[in-house]
Amino acid sequence: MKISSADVIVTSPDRNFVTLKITTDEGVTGLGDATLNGRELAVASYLRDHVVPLLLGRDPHRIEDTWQFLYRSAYWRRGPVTMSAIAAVDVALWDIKAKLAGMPLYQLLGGASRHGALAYGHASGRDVPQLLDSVREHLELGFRAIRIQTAVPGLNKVYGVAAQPGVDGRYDYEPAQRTPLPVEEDWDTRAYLRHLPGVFEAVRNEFGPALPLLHDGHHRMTPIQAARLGRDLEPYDLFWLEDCTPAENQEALRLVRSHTVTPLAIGEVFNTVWDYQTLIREQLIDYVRSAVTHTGGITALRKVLDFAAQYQIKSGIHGPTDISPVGMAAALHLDLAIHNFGIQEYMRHGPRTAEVFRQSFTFTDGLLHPGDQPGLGVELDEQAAARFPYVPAYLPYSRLHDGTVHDW
Ligand code: GCO
Ligand code: MG
Repeated sequence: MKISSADVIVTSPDRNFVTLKITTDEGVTGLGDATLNGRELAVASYLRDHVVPLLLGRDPHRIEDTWQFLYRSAYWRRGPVTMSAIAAVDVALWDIKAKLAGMPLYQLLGGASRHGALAYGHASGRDVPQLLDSVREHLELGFRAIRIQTAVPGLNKVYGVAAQPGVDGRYDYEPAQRTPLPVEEDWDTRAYLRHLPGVFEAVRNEFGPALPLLHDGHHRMTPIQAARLGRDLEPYDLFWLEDCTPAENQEALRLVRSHTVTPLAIGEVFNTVWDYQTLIREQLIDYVRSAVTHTGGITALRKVLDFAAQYQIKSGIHGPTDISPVGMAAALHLDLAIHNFGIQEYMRHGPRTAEVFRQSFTFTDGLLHPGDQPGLGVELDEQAAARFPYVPAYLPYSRLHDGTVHDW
């Protein structure tokens, strides 16, 4: 069997997505997600101009060999563009292999280790009463674990806080704006550090001690600030504190870790196992946050998670709206199969996305399941996709009060 064509489909139903569709000479197709938020067309070009010509005529069964060939033959290694492109090929080939086997992909990965993947949703509010309403709404939707993000007094707009509560029953937050230039947000770490513990106190007082609560620091703190926040949040027993520092400096986590027992999650901007070497070997984190889509696909992320498993570090696969339904499905098959599963992020897509991507996952009693269709369980409606052409969009960025650019 040979790969006879590979097409890159860029579509923007509720937001931009880049999808690779691989077709074999026997007519079997596989899908892979290559969406890199705010830099979508770079990956589309990397695939179209440099990777697709290498795929034609190859044996679609040789997943590991294709992965190694794409990684090593480029000479230029790593980076989000390269690794998202490789991920799309990898996931599309797994989709094909599982369709040929007549099995849902998780069966090829070793079969189910659990009934479903515990998912967390995103609650947020501009003030505490609105946040508590948002948590209630998520509980009613069936979520059994909830991320808490809040506005900070004195700041106009803060990462993770929904612009409008409860639009169409969704209370999510789409940070990428369809604007020709990135939107500027303001930031003040001291104000944030003062405000956040009181917010968690209010949430615990309202919902009790059992509900798993998460928080995303979105790379904004120095190591010593992160250490202080971790310590201040200990009474509220977080499931995790995410991205407390910009973690390309892996050694910074030694300092954070030595001061707090709040569990730490890191890695949504990482793209290879090398980004995790110190963090995993020295047990400086508790959860691996990488997306299948940005980390070289199932083949590569599984190796990271197997490495993590030796240290009792668990998965917390990235699942914001900028991961397409194809990338989410890949994550769910992996979640179901691996032993060291922790939690799965689940940020619901808008309604038009479901017109383009026909999905077969379910969400029951707080657990996601990828369904039992052969392959990933996602089909792309290319006619629907064509109705929603690419729209330029950027993630925001932050400045401090004195105008200094800060991590967003
Ligand atoms: C998360 C993330 C996202 C990112 C987004 C950037 O934890 O879900 O932080 O919300 O900001 O994926 O593209
Ligand atoms: Mg995050």
